Amino acid sequence: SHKLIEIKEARASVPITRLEESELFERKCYSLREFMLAPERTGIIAEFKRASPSKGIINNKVEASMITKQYADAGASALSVLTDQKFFGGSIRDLVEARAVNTIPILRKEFILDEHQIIEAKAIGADIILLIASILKPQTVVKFARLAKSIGLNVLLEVHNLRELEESICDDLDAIGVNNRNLSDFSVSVQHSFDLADKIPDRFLKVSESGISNPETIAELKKAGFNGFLIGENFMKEVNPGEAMRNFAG
Ligand code: IGP
Repeated sequence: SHKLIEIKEARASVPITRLEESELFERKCYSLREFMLAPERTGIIAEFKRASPSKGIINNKVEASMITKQYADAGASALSVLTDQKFFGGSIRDLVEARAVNTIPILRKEFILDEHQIIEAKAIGADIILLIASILKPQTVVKFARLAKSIGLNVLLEVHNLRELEESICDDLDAIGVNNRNLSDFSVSVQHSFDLADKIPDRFLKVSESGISNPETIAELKKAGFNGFLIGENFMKEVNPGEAMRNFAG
């Protein structure tokens, strides 16, 4: 079984019919493709991450609304907000706050294990969901991606190696992310992205995730064909993450 995941019980606390009646559920999602390929933006998916299993508390003195707004102003193509409480200290409230002040796509960063979480993602104002190949059966990825697309969400599939990519790739995806961090031992190497760059079909946006800490790496990843760069810790470890992103993006 997986180190990070204890199977979360399907949360029936808020019935799906109620979620679908929420105001945010009705809104049209921002297109990840449009924002990621916009020439005036950076391709960076800037993450609001208070803590992590490998680092413990990274930054608990900041507000989601303020930081994510600064990320957007500094040219982020999209925002990522952790809603997992147990491992990352995040919350649905953080995402709702980010939604209230931003007009760019927001990724609900969560271990999605059931359909309720997908409906909920839309209802709390997310535009993108993450499906992690290492914790889902390939047929579950297909099923969840189809559900997400049917309610207008963008789908980012996360893989760590060629086997996961080949097993879980399917039609209803917008982007494929290569997680440079191994989720079972937390080792990080951007080489994973370079190795998989050409294996990802060009019809998908290509995203490199985790462990990116300098602009030169982004330049190399762009040459290798990547459109998106998911960065959390490098910004969040600073007292002022928004300013860190501004300096990074130049
Ligand atoms: C960001 P980093 O090293 O820049 O903080 O990484 C992001 O890629 C990472 O938080 C992440 C993640 C995940 C977290 C990637 N995939 C899945 C939780 C679950």
